[in-house]
Amino acid sequence: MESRITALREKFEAELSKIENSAELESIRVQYLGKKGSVTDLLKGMKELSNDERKALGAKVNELKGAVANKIAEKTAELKEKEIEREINSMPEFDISMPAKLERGSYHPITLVQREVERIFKSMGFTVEDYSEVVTDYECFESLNIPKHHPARDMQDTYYLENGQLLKSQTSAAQNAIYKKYKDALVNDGVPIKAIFPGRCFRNEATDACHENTFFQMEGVMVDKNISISNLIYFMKTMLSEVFQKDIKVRLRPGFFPFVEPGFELDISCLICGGEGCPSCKHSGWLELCPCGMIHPEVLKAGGIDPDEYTGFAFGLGLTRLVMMKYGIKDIRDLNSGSLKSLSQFTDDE
Ligand code: FA5
Repeated sequence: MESRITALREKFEAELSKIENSAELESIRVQYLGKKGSVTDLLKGMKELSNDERKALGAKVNELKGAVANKIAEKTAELKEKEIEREINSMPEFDISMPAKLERGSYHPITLVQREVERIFKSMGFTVEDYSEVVTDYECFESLNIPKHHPARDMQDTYYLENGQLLKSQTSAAQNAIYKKYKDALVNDGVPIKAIFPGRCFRNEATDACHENTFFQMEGVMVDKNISISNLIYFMKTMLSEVFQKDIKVRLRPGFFPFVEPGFELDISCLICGGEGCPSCKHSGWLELCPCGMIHPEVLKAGGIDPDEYTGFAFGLGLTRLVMMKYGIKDIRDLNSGSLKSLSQFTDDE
């Protein structure tokens, strides 16, 4: 019996050393440890031995059984490792430290023109202010001399929140806060208020080639002693000639806005059709670009500024329309389309 145990161990070790895959290993496991396996057979044969022999040999057979099971477990782990190694070696080579092959993004044309206009006004001593897109009725209308039920509100229907706030329909909504922010410096230190505030505006209206429900304006105000319409015209002309780098034909006509008196519409000759008329200018040859005027005394008062002592001008530049004119974009909706093919052609590689 003892020699059978030794022979079986040697046979098992010899066969195990030739195993190369898990299927062969499983078959050898069944061959030795399975119900009808050689080691199981040896254990069954123990019944025929005397008590003393069983004691002595039983331990050896059990030791063989344990050794076979351990060697099979070791071989399983060894084969698994080899399989993983084979899999790794069969993978195509790649370098995880290689940079991704992504195209560089570019700035939106509105961002580029906004920055350009900001640069121009900053060089003339204006500060650039940031303002919320969600505002109160007071900020957007009442402080601007547009009380509830005033017909001027019909021109600027917007989107209302359940708490009564609204998405601002005009950058003029920031005027009151700007006056309050700088009035002390104006009154106490004689520092004129010169500020521009770009922002996204919203209107609940049908879209067409020159109207969007979401667009950008750039508001500007200047308040000091003796500010007149001449100051307003000077700043508008300087800004436009810098943006377009050429003389632009403009016209000023009367316009009504409850927060300015007198009020004007500043139009520019349509640069898409050269003034002949097209869908972008509603076939008029002119594009309404920058309403403006002298700040209404009631609006100054609401901002804490004495209108008997100070005057000022305000303008509300249609930034999105300015972008259309600068880049010859025929349909305003292209600017919100998210189409990189359309947008990237207008942008510099900044
Ligand atoms: C205003 O919004 C006034 N707050 C402007 C103003 C400011 C007047 C300060 C006086 C003093 P208006 O609704 O006309 O005005 O809009 C101003 C400009 O924004 C327009 O000339 C136009 O260029 C642009 N604009 C208005 N509505 C849209 C729209 N739906 N889509 C694209 N641009 C628009």
